[in-house]
Amino acid sequence: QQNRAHSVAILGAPFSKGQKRRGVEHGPKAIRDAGLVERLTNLEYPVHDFGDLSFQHLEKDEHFMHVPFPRTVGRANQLLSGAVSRAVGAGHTSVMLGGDHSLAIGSVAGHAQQCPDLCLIWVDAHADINTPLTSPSGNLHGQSVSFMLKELQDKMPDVPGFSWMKPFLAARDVVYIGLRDVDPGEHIILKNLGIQYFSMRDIDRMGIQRVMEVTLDHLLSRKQRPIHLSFDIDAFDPSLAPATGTPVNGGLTYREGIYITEEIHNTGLLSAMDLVEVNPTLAAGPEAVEATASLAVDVIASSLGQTREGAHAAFREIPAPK
Ligand code: Z70
Ligand code: MN
Ligand code: MN
Ligand code: MN
Repeated sequence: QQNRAHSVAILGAPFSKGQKRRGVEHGPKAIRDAGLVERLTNLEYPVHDFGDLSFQHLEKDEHFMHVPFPRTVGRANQLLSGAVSRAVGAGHTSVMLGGDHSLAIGSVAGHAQQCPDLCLIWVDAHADINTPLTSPSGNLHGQSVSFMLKELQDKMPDVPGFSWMKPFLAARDVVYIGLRDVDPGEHIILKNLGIQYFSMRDIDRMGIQRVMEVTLDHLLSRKQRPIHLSFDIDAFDPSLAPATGTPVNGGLTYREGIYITEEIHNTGLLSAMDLVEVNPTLAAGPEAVEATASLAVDVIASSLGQTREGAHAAFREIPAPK
């Protein structure tokens, strides 16, 4: 398939209250400074950078159970969902720059408002599918998917700040790629709901080419539908993406990561994406930050059609001297 020549909307989401380490709110600036807009302008469609959303920190926001900042996270996601919904509704491919991964709740929810039949590809070292009752940390960035899934509805308490949303996604419409740090409660959820996932071990066994074949077949064989890609930079090996909150050894190679995004682009169905967990304050030095942010730009550009084999957009034929 070929992509419809779509415009791209960039939405910055400088937000970090889904986990306990500050600094990830500077992710959008780091990714823009690494040349995001310039790189996307080299592709074939108009790019609109809508700047950063401004999130409030609510003064009165006590823990819910052991979950910190529930109302602040809920409100931020409500705001983000409106922005993503408007961007997709206006015909853009939405590119959300995080921020921590709790922001996927609002991003996918907003996308689903426009595209109720969407499917979700979650590329991450972590499954982020804890409920507040299984979460070891309480952090909401490790719980994003549990808020989305219909099958978990009766396992979810009413977390303050989230009454604006209802679960909207079926377990069979999600595929994980890159897992290697899954909590016991998450493992039982994945198994119980029969969620399709490919751990790093699966990638070792099958190869990334087969993993993508099965992923896209699982999601698209019944019908063609919009894809939401939620990409946590910690899916990559920490040698490639050191500037992130929870690096886990044994991650994706550069080529595996880019192959994933190329295959997603080639479906022509990518409708919104997230690039999250770039934390410029958690790196040994400026080179490590630049490497991580520049990798994030590569992931986004490749998702939107940058190819390793070249493209001839600027040329219709080989130029010849007069
Ligand atoms: C753990 C939790 C997580 C990212 C850490 C970790 C979750 N499963 N996600 N870093 N990006 O706290 O629920
Ligand atoms: Mn994550
Ligand atoms: Mn992660
Ligand atoms: Mn294309």
